[in-house]
Amino acid sequence: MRDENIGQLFDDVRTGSRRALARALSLVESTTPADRDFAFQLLEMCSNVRKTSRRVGLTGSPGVGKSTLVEALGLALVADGSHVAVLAVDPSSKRTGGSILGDKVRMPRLSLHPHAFIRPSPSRLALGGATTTTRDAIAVCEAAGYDTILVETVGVGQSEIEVASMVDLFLLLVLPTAGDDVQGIKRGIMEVAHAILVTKSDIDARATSIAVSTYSSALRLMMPSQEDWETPVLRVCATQNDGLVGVLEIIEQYFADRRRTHIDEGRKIQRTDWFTQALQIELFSALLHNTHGSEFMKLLKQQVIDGGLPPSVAVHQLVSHFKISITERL
Ligand SMILES: Nc1nc2c(ncn2[C@@H]2O[C@H](COP(=O)(O)OP(=O)(O)OP(=O)(O)O)[C@@H](O)[C@H]2O)c(=O)[nH]1
Ligand SMILES: [Mg+2]
Repeated sequence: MRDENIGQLFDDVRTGSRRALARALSLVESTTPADRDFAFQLLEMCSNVRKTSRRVGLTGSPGVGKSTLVEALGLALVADGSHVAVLAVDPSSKRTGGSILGDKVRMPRLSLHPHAFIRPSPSRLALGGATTTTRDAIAVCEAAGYDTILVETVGVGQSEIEVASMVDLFLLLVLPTAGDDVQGIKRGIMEVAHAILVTKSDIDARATSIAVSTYSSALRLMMPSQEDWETPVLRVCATQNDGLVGVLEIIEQYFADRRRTHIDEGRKIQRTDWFTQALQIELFSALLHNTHGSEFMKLLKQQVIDGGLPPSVAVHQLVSHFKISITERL
């Protein structure tokens, strides 16, 4: 991508070329330093595009029914005139270097729709991982004219909270069987969710009802995710489109015009966090770049491994050294 004409690529993205959008997303997902420079140019252009969008995150344990619901929702939304982009976040790819989710996000019917775009999880991730890449990918999709962005993520550990920090509306999907054991679902995730959806309600109606009331009671004891928002608990069966209307209503209500300032305020907070996170990543990367392979770094590392130097002291020495080298260059 060395000779990429970013102005042209941006224009093609704006005029709706799916090929250009796919290329733009590959660029923002790339870890190559040369691509990063192009990606930054592109992201700057994208940030100047004024648009009103809806960012919706869906999370839940593996197999809970996220993709099935995303496809059903996506189809309903495009039928209603929306342009829908689906992004998948696979936090495990940090470890495996590949995407386990990628293959599964097929959504055969939605992917055929001209107003839908589906992007599986990137197989390689920029430094900073899934969240940095996804935030940039959201911006590119919005510049491409997609007004509704659905982000699917497998709920593992911290990652779901991270995803909550990059969307406006955050939906937590749970299985009816988990109803007996609300403790099993981390409290933190329930507190940030704007709605809890009990999936696969066709399998066991009784278990579903119990789950709905158990989650509802648990929520009453918690802080609401937002002052003016009461977190509903709904049953859905995405394979039969049952309960879908309720989810669409939640989306409508959440993004109602009167709530727009609330959403904009939320995004300001998110951008502040994003800035801090990006700063940490960039500094860390610069430090590694400048010290990697240096004799001083090797020496410190060896001393840490041998137990001769506490890691915190070694890091302090390394950063002090780095600060001096920056000051000399300025
Ligand atoms: N009976 C029933 N099965 C469902 C429903 N929704 C999804 N499934 C099935 O559950 C399985 C997993 O569904 P997915 O939508 O792929 O679940 P997921 O949460 O996206 O899974 P991962 O991406 O692997 O974490 C599939 O075989 C679906 O057909 C439902 O409402 N009822
Ligand atoms: Mg899935």
